[in-house]
Amino acid sequence: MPHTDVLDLPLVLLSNRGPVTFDRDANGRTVNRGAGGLVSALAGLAEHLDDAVWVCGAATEEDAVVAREAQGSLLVQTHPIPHVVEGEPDGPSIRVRLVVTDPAAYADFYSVWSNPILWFVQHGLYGRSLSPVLTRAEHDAFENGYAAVNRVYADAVVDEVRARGGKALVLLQDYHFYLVAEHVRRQCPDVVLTHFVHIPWPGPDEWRVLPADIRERLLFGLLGSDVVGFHTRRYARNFVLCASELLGLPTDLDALTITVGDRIVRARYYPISVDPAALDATLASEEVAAHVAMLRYIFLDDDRQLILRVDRTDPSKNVVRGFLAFGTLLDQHPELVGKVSFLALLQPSRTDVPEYADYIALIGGVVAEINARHTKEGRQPIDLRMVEDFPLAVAAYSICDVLMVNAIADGMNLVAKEVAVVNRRGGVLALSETAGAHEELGEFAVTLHPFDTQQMADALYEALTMPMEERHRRLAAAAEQVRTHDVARWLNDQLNDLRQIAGI
Ligand code: GDG
Repeated sequence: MPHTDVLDLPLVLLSNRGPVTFDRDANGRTVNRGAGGLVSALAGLAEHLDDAVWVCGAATEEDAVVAREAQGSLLVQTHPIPHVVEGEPDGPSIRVRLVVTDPAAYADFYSVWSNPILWFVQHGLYGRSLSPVLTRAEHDAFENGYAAVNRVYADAVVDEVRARGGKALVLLQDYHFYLVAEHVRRQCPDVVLTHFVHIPWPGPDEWRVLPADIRERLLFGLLGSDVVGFHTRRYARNFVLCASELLGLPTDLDALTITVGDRIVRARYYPISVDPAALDATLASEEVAAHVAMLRYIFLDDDRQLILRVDRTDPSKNVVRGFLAFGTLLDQHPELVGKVSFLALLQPSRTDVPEYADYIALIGGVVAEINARHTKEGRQPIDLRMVEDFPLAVAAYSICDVLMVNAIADGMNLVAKEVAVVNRRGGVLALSETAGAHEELGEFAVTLHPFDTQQMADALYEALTMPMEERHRRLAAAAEQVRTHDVARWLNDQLNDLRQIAGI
């Protein structure tokens, strides 16, 4: 848990998805706690502060109803049973402000600009010869969607800061809100503000894909922060280079600082991580044990081996080339056919975005082709499951021989860190050199080049044939790295920097 004594100021958090969502079932309103390490870490912090509020989007219809009823923020108790608190809470609680936006504006904000445009630019996914094509529609969607929605969220943050006397620590999350910091700073000059970017930050030339006025607004928006946080030093340097080359601002590339008028903005890197205790608890659950038994039976009898991947169906995750590499491995090492399986647990993602829907179809095609080519004695080499099932993922993490992460670009990649903590079989991390996690875990991993299917096939072979002693040595070292650099540390490092800046 973070040391909250670093915070003598009220805290205002902003993210697109919040710590709770409301729904309705036969018995009335239900409250669900958000999943994932980021939500747990930030919720853990907010729960331990006297004065904190989490501003987030109303994600469900019932969220919007709750937001209208509350007319501001509401207090939600998170444990043991999540519920809205009317009087005094008798357990950990978080103040939540759900922001409702116009659906058409939100669609332009989310499904045109955040995903795909910003996501594609920052992960280098545009082919450029034919995409993107930016038309009047995209310009309008920026103005009436991305900028308009950012303004609504910024106003909500300003409201909450003003309700706290105009002085607060403000933590903004991710690529949805690049225009918020500047607006908040203008309205509330006494805030101390960090914007953490969870995805890669490419260099200036990648950003030239966007029109000058738009990329400048995005950059100046972020520069309203005191600190712009990234997962790695490479992304932080790229950000400073962008400020220098695209905005012409004075910068110091060694100190990672940018001068904006009379202010110094710091680019910093804080590698995000996982909550090892929570993962250990999940691994110890009966549900995971049942999955482990089933997976062992299906994939690991007769000295067989298992390659695993767990990803959203996002083009940045490079699932198609991953399977092509596996097909090459089986072509070139026929002795492995029938001896090695590839389990892919994929969570359908952003299916309303055409590029994502197309990508799912491509994945299905390549799997069918490789399975047709290499089925032996009724056993298909690839088991593709489109599922949302975290306990199943943890069970698979614990028993895989190789985890494949071959992303084209990935801010960090938490799956790799989760496997390092949970695996009990000397699992080898096969890790893309362009995933943020490679900076910390690359020396214990087999490195993948995400565009080179031959190299990836060779690397998979190396991982599958690595002596067991070496596999266990590397896994233990990776686990130690993650356990000593957990998500609490990620948050603490940011808070400590903010405390220095605020002089508290
Ligand atoms: C973005 C950045 C960055 C797995 N199966 C299920 C499930 N999971 C969990 C994993 C992991 C998370 O989802 C995925 O996190 P990643 O980091 O791998 O990837 P992104 O979703 O792309 O996350 C990334 C991250 O933000 C944090 O800054 O590391 O680079 O792209 O924790 O265990 N979750 C659920 N059901 C499943 O079946 N709910």
